[in-house]
Amino acid sequence: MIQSPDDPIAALATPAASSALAVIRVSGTGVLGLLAGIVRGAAVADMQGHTIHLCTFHDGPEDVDEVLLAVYRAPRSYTGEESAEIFCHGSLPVITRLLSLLTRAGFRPAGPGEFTQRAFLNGRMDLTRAEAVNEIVRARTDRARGLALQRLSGAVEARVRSARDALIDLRASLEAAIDYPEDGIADDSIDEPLRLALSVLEGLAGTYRQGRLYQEGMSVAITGGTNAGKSSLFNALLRQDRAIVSEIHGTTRDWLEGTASIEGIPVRLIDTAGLRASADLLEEEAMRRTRQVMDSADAVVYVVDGSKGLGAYDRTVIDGWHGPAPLLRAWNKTDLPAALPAPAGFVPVSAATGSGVERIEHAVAEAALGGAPRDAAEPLIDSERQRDLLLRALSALRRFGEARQAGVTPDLLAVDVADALDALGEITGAVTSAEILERMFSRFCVGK
Ligand SMILES: Nc1nc2c(ncn2[C@@H]2O[C@H](COP(=O)(O)OP(=O)(O)O)[C@@H](O)[C@H]2O)c(=O)[nH]1
Ligand SMILES: [Mg+2]
Repeated sequence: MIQSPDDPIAALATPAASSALAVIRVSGTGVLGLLAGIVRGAAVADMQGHTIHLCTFHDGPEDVDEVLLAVYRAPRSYTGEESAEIFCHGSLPVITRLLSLLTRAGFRPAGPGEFTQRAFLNGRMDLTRAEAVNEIVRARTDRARGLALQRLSGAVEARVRSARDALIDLRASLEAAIDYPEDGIADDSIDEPLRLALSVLEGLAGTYRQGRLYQEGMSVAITGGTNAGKSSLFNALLRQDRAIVSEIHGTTRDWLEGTASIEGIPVRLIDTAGLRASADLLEEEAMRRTRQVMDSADAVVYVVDGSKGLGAYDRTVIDGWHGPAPLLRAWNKTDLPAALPAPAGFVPVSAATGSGVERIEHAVAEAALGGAPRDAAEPLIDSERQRDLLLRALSALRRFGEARQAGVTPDLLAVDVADALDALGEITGAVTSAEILERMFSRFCVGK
């Protein structure tokens, strides 16, 4: 096991910007004694854990700020160490002055994720929970928040543990067969745990695509002929008037971006210039950019003016689409009396009235998820690290299955089971190395 460093560290846990309050976090052996030297009139070193105190930080004779100090005693703290949180006034001069005061008092500025890394090393949480801490901080939609919280509360770890327990049973059966070869292996004692482990691990590994999508999001380009209502649909999806809507053809010449949550997926929406055969050079350049945006988007919504119907140009673009991204077809302006019925494969919508906008959203979400959203009770994984280790465990178990069919001896079969167990141990951090931790926590914010 890697030993946790316990030197005093300090970091701002809130943004370095003006706000009502800011929080500075400190942790390490003896931190309360260090704070005692810079807090006026309160016996910080004697404070009980889980208490809050109004006190004043001072720099020599000068007061710096009046703060609330939350005190935690080891091991009942986030990091498992003696720690404190300083709730100060949220101005940059206060923050800067307090951080410099702490540095002079013997605190080292914490690196990214260092508090959470200590929490892991001190046994306060496993690695799936530690990763979830970063995921919940970075969540951009309510759905992403919910999924990260599920992981933070241990849903992934519980599944990995159940697979691990099954494999430990399996290993015990193999060991019995090694010790008492004359008894042979009871098939049940192998098949049942193997089936269980495979189903749990396959299920979890299969959630990565969706889990990643909710966390990382996607880009959606809105395209179509001029005046089809692209900018109107862009505004309707953003629920905000961002793009200029006009009946003059070719008003959107550059492209515009906005962010929206579409069924819980963080989406970067891109409004593009209309596509049409044109002699205008400026417009040609705009169209070239539109095609570029279409090619790099994760999904494309092609808008057709339903009161005009499908033009030859629309057909050329739609039929000629072979980008990797799905192309969804929107049949707009259904509110107009002149609107034609939407042809098969087109989603009817009125960007002007907002009617049918949820149908577009649903189509986008379904295309991105590659099917219906999963059962909300099941955890989704978002970590590539976890996914790779799940696949490693699965391939070890598949090797095991094949070797067993081939009549390989129990002592050799045990090697594959040990490989699978190792991979599962790495997921939770029961097996780990300094490099793995370094790589993982470097992606965290400072102060987390
Ligand atoms: N009646 C009706 N008019 C629409 C609708 N969507 C857009 N328009 C009108 O169509 C014109 C072009 O809209 P705009 O969003 O600028 O189209 P873009 O050129 O594709 O971006 C404007 O006059 C809009 O008010 C709709 O759903 N119904
Ligand atoms: Mg436009």
